[in-house]
Amino acid sequence: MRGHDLFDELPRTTSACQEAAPDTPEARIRVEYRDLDSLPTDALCVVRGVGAAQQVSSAPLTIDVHLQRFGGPAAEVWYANGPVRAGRAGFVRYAHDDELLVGVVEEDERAHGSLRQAAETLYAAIRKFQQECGFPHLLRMWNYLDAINEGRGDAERYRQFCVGRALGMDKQVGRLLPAATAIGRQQTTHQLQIFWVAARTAGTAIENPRQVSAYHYPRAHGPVSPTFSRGMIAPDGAVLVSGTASIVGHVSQHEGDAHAQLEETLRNIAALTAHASARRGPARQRNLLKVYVRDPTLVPMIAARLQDAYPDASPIFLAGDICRRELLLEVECMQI
Ligand code: 3EB
Repeated sequence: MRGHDLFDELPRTTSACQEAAPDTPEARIRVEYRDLDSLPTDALCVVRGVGAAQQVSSAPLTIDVHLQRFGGPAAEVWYANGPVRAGRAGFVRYAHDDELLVGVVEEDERAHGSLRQAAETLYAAIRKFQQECGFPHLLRMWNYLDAINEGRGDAERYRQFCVGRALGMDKQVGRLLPAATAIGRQQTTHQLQIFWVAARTAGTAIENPRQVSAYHYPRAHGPVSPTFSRGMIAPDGAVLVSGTASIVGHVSQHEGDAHAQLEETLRNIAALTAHASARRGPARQRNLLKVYVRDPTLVPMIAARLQDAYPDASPIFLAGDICRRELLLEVECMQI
């Protein structure tokens, strides 16, 4: 079974859905990377890394990410536009206003028999929730799991995760794959944590002209292609860039050379965002960057280069393992 058997209607380098109308008032994305010394009163959701979790959060939804932070702001705050409702439905904790929904599932994978089964079960639960919640359009997803590179060949945990994810997603959400990140933790939690942002209206999925679409990766990278888009133009025109690494075509570049991997990653982000601007109008005002690195001693080098390339971005640096063992770093980006 291949990703493109499951999602064979997906066009290669284009949107799978109708064109988003830029700057419509729906689904306004207001998000900041910031410290939590004074907690904002209009938060929809706070996402925070290891170390910040001791503080009490009064946000309607708080997501504690078990990745060590090595620099940058302590949290990612998604702001509400108007009244918020929060609750729980089965595995899903969520909060939404009238425009956006943030949801999260966090399960001990051992309770589901295997990582693959946990991914399938949780993605099926997310699909069902999304069909019923009034915010059917997935824009962006994050997946965090333990020991992502453990296991050989197709038994590698990342590949097993991809199989379960594709089975659980099914074709119904495959017509418009969200932008995504999938990262491995460097400590054991046994938790499969998935969170996402969804809207009432569809965004526009975009692909990177320098890269083979992940959902068309060849067999060499696993039994089922990863089911995500390279980026999503949200209904309000914000560009949500998936985790981006040193891959050209479908091949990892610059093995063992963090410096060159960073440059290749920045070229990929630039290509994707240029492609997005061509579709949607000029670049947005603000960039937000989140960096995942295997080895935290690389942070000063990466920080210096990002300061140069994106002076406004206040990057968050997190320790994490990338889903291919030869990749040393990955960068995700939001242009809002
Ligand atoms: C890549 O481009 C690097 O499986 O959800 C980046 C972003 C990567 C998301 C995912 C994987 C995912 O293939 C890995």
